[in-house]
Amino acid sequence: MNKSLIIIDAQNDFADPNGALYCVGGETIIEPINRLMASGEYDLIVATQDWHPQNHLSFAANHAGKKPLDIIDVSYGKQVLWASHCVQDSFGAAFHSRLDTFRFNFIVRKGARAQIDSYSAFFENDKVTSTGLERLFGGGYELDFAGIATDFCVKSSAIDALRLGNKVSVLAGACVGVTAEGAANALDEMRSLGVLIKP
Ligand code: VGL
Ligand code: ZN
Repeated sequence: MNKSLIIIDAQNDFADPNGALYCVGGETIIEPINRLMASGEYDLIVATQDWHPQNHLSFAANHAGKKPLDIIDVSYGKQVLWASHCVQDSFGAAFHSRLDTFRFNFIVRKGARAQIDSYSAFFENDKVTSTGLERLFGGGYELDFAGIATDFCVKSSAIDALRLGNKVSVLAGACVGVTAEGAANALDEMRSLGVLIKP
């Protein structure tokens, strides 16, 4: 047994119906994730936490005249703008209250630099700044991914994990997307790159 579970952004802003970037069905994946964590299948359980300062460049509110889902040019390419979310130490940034956080071995906080967004658990969106996680899973590990959002942070994390030389699965029944269509496309894209998509 040498398999780890990486839970992406199972936080109130994505998983609670009152969250700032609520992904429909987000609350329904919490119990499946708890069951995975309790299964005894995993050596290590890592959870990521989107963790932005209030002045983060991904927030539409920080760009005059912009609204959520507008796209802007930044130093590392294109950046989608979002409603303000996962502000450090806020309710929205906290893990969902039913998530069995006592099972986590590591928590990786990402997106804490005001000028870089971070979808991936491994590298921020400039694809150079490390979160540190590649030092734990730098290649040859079996990694299962669950969480939110399938079409952004789960996808970006799974692709980086693959690029690092790991064996990567996405547990589709324990993930939700920003949109259902985006999630379906993301699963197809990940599959085409060599990610195993499991129920
Ligand atoms: C995410 C948009 C902005 C995610 C994070 O967790 O997929 N999406 N920040
Ligand atoms: Zn974010």
